[in-house]
Amino acid sequence: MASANKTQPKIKILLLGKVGAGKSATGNSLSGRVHFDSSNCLTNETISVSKHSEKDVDGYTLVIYDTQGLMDSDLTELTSAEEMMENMRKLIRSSEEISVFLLVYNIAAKFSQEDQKCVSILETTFGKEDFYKRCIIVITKGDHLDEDFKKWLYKQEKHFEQLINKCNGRAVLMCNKISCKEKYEETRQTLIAEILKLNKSSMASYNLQVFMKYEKDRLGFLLDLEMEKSGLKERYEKEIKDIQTQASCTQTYTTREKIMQEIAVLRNNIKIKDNGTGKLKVYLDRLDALERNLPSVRPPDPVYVTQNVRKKDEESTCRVL
Ligand SMILES: Nc1nc2c(ncn2[C@@H]2O[C@H](COP(=O)(O)OP(=O)(O)OP(=O)(O)O)[C@@H](O)[C@H]2O)c(=O)[nH]1
Ligand SMILES: [Mg+2]
Repeated sequence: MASANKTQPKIKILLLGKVGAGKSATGNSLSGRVHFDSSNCLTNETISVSKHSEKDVDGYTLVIYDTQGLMDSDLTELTSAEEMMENMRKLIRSSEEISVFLLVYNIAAKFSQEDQKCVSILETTFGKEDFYKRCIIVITKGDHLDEDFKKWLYKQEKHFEQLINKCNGRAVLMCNKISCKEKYEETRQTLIAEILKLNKSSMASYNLQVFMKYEKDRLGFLLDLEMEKSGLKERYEKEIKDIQTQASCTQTYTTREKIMQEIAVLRNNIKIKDNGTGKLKVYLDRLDALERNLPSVRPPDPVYVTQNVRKKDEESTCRVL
């Protein structure tokens, strides 16, 4: 790791984006040396966020964190989001704060639906407002662009334009190809200037306290993805329906007790899954209603319990609840 002046203020920069977007290459350009693995293949080369590089610039120490690319083709959206959220939790816990987010795209790739999914993962991970006000869009492979960057931006599809607008127009072209010396140096300086400018806008860093504000949103987002994939909703529907069917036939004390127990178990499972997000409230409400509407049945009096009474107690007549 490069030696950095310990007394200087730090600007902590987090590189984010899809697999192969050019995060590591941008991190290397910022630090002015090859520190992160940047490769040609479309597999996820950056395994964790633990690696960082430091660079002294303009009286500041830039601390650059590279991250694992989002939407690795081997991972589902749920796993990608889960890993992202967990890695960010670890990073923010250990490094305490992030000053600037760099959201990296590559100029050759069209802004796709998958990109939009990545954006929603990032928005949910960090919280829209707190993310965008510290975010700069970085567009790599600037050496491939042979027209004016503003003209290129103007031609992009509306979701990408909206994304840049959310970042208050902060979009920077980046050429990480060292052999394109002039463009490499020019774009590198522009990005550093943009980072310093954003950092100077007297905004507090993104710290653990800010991150924790969005815990419920993160859990809810993951639960939505899980429900989409796992058929969880259908399972709860079926389990509630089964209890409802039993309840409609219930007349005895014993079966009523059994149903009450089933409701309690299911309610507990749903509460654990819901994890305070409120996403499964509808099922909890239905169980409450089911429980409320169970007819009250007197427990058999132990003194008078005879074979005949017990038999009577166990007879049931179906009725619709
Ligand atoms: N020509 C050119 N190639 C670039 C530029 N930026 C990145 N690349 C190349 O694009 C490929 C992917 O870049 P990486 O930096 O590894 O991308 P990444 O986002 O870190 O990828 P993962 O860590 O796998 O998620 C590498 O072959 C880079 O050399 C650039 O500005 N110009
Ligand atoms: Mg990388």
